Amino acid sequence: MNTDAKERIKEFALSLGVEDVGIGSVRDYKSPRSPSIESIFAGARSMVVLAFSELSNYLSTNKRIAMAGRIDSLAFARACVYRITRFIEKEFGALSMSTPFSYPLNMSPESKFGLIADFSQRHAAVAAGLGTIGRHNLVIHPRLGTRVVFSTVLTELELEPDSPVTEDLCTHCNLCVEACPAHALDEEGKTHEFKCLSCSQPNGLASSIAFWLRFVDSPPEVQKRMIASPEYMSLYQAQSLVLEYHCFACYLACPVGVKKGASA
Ligand code: B12
Repeated sequence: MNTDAKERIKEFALSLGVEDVGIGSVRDYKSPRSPSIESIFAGARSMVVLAFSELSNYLSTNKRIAMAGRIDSLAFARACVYRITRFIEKEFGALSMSTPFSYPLNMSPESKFGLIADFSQRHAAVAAGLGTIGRHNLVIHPRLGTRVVFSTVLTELELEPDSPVTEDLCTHCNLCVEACPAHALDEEGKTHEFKCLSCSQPNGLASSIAFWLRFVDSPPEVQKRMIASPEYMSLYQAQSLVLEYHCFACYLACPVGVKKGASA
């Protein structure tokens, strides 16, 4: 086990502004519905899982401002993942790979048309001792709470794993279930994806397909109006942004890790 490498990787990641870093063994990654890590990176031994606190934008009632915060978190997470992947390769000569924060996704029916990622960041975070899963099916971090996102670097370097969190961090208050406008969390242990998507990504793939199906069945003069409508413009914007979220209700409702002030 390379304890010096583990400390240096963590120190480097924290110096970039990553909020927390957990090390997991690939052997402890247990995501039954996802492809095996072997199938994406055969030599991988360890997972360096990075936790990023969300910007407070999700508190804004202006949906675009809330969404912009997520886009900024994503950009920062991707930049950090790149730098840490290169750091491990250069400093320790160990082959390493980044994993997608969200996109690209496998759009085949076997992956439920993009609902099962090639690598599950939540399962990695749990294996790397960064939290436990709550009633909202999100990972709750011991210090940062619910409003945290994850990204992982896979490496062939053998690193000592961090201990898993054993305490249940969910208060089981059910506020997330009650707050969900789509009733996507009614069944315990499962997020009803399509219900969630109807509120969280109203301009997503399903709406785009519905729009184009209506378009092909419409006469030319209606098609002209459709293509110049706010509906199409919203679909166009969503497509160019790729990651568009209109709903943060389960995030907002969770009392764990609520920021108390600027120092939080
Ligand atoms: C596809 C996807 C979605 C889909 C489907 C969600 C789903 N059922 O997995 C939709 C669009 C609905 C969605 C919604 C949201 N998502 Co999303 N999503 C993803 C993505 C890209 C892939 C997830 C995946 O592969 N799921 C399929 C398999 C692996 O999951 P599963 O085995 O079925 O696990 C489920 C259950 O088993 C249950 N569960 C029961 N017991 C246990 C035990 C353990 C240990 C675990 C981990 C899970 C678990 O939890 C899961 C939820 O259904 C990940 C990024 C990534 N690459 O991981 C982000 C990700 C999961 N999403 C995230 C977020 C933040 C959201 C939203 C809050 C959106 C928003 N506004 O920002 C909502 C929350 C909805 C909710 N409360 O569940 C974060 C979660 C961070 C965290 N703190 O946990 C992730 C990890 C992105 C990231 N890089 O940080 N998402």
